[in-house]
Amino acid sequence: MNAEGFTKSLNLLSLFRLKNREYLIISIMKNFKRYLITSALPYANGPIHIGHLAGVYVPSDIYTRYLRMNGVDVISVCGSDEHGVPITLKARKEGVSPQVIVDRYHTINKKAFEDFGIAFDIYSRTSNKVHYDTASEFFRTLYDKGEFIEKSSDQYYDEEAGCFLADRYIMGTCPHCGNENAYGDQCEKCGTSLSPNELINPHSTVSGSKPVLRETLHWYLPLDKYEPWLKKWILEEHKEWKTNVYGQCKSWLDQGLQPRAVSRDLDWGVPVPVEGIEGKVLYVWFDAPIGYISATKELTPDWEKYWKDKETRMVHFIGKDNIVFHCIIFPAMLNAEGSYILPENVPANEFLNLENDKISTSRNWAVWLHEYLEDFPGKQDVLRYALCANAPETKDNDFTWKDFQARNNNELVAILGNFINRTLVLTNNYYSGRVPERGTTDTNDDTVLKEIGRLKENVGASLEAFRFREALKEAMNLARLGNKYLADAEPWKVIKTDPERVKTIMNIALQITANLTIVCEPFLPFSMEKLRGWLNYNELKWSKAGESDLLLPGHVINKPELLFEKIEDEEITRQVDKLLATKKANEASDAKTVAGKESITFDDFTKVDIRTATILEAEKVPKTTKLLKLKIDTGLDIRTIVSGIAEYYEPEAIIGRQISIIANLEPRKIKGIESQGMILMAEDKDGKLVMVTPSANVSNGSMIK
Ligand code: B3M
Ligand code: ZN
Repeated sequence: MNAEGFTKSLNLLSLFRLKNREYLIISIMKNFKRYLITSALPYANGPIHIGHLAGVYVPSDIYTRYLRMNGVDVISVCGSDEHGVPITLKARKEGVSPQVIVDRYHTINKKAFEDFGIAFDIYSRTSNKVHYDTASEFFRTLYDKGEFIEKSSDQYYDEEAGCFLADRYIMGTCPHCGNENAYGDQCEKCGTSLSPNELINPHSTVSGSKPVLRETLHWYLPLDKYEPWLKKWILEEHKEWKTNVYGQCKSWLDQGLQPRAVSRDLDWGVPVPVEGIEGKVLYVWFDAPIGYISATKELTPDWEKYWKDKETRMVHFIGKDNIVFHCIIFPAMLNAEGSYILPENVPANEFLNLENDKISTSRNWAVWLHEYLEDFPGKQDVLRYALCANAPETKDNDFTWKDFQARNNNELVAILGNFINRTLVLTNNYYSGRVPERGTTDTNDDTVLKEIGRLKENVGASLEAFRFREALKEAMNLARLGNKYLADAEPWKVIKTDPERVKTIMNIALQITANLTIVCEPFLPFSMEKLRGWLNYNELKWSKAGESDLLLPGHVINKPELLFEKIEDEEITRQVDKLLATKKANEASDAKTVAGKESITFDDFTKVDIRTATILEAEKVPKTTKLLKLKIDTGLDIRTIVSGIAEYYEPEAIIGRQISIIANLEPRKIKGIESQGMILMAEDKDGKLVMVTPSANVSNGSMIK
């Protein structure tokens, strides 16, 4: 069966996956000779935080380790994304060259991944020569095949700074949700992908000035041409993709695809390899995914078998904001090139929040890996565990320090650590560390021994379905099983009356422990390495797990230490206080930003026509979550205003409310509706909007001055 045929059979098989485990595992190993695992290349413009780890790198690492333990030919590639506006903006902010920025964060991030045991075979960077060559060649192949549309168009240009404004160099109001801080490539509030020309009130993020339009030449990938093919490939042939991924692809494809520019007017990046063209580089999202290819080239001269052989199964681990690039744009590029395989799956995760707030690098609202390790040295597995147990697999999720503490104290210490410790201590006490013989077993023993095999199967099945939380839970169930077994069998009591029976009990407890070293390895590699040392047992083959004779009688184990330690309240309070301090600092600087607005003349002020008005009608704007369409009596006229307040006010509740409006704001179209003015809102620290209402009733149209 070829890979395509297999994918279909995989879909069918997954329906009765649990019953037919063995069959499915055999299928995977047979139909794909090897695996290529890619993890999103983080921008080298800041350090890695827990959101990155939970969303992308912990799952990709668990999956890779699992495959390796299955003896599969697998490579895992990653590296720094060193191009694009995020890098140049950061450089500009610090007044240094982009090279300084990428060198700094490439080094920091490479080390952070190593420190957390993220098992890439290579952590490359897109500033390498091999990447420049690979990306240029890729572009050139498409160019020579006539796959691009070459087109001049008017684009925003910053006359003060002397540069074109693409992507994050330009900000304005999102035409979909009214967010005033939308970027030229995306609105982070509603998630819509944008082009700069769609922004309302655009301004340059470089100089703050209002940009002008200027003509410039670019190359476009005609995504519309690939739409029928993409529809078939994703919507029909990859129904097994995660709901969030499939759904996002479907919504993109349903909306219809447009040609997408793959070049930019910038001086940082891979130069467009066309004779006579200068000052233009490849769009970062064109070159970054090619980074997976160049990283593989750098890793092995045999790279082509991972990229060009249909018997390779490629899996992209990414966060949800990268779905369109990995499921639509990159596959279209690969298809246009013609000689590469496509991803078999793209198990993207949603976002992780921190203590109920969106993680933000610029607001320092994050737990940085390097800082975590300073505060919790040697506790990498605790964070890996907490992030996996609470991973944002199907919806956004929240990381809290309280949950982190509870996961450690109530699960790692109380369940896993406790079972292992009891087993190893008793074995040392009763038998000087020698594994005892297993005598006659009773039915409970037999059930427990069987259960080991079942749990191992469950862990594998969940991992293969990219359900990492569930897989971890099943792995922990093996420790739960062990604890219950010891608690029921009470070897510490029975030792006084029936020492022979205790040999059987301890033998079984030891087999569970040895099984734990295997099934927990993908999740907790640091702890399992320690445990293997104490057990004198170094088997890492997944197929070994489930067996009940991993440790033979007479095998000698070492003295254990504690695998996990309790985390005290004070340590958690310290972390929470640190975040509170960040929150305070952010609030203070927000207040400063507001106070810091430039002064204006009285004339300027009188130009603004602020008046009272009354809401007559209110309704939700269809297909939006934030917008209300309001009919307003301004005392001058009755008019329509579209306002981004749907999250804070129910339409019925505000009819008849007196409000304040700016009556002479240029009308603008929002979601196809002409909005004639703006409602004044006070924005709370956490972004909540509240209407500004006169403190006593006044007639509509009263001037506010
Ligand atoms: N650097 C975006 C990000 O860090 C981008 C990923 C590239 S993967 C080819 O979210
Ligand atoms: Zn928006």
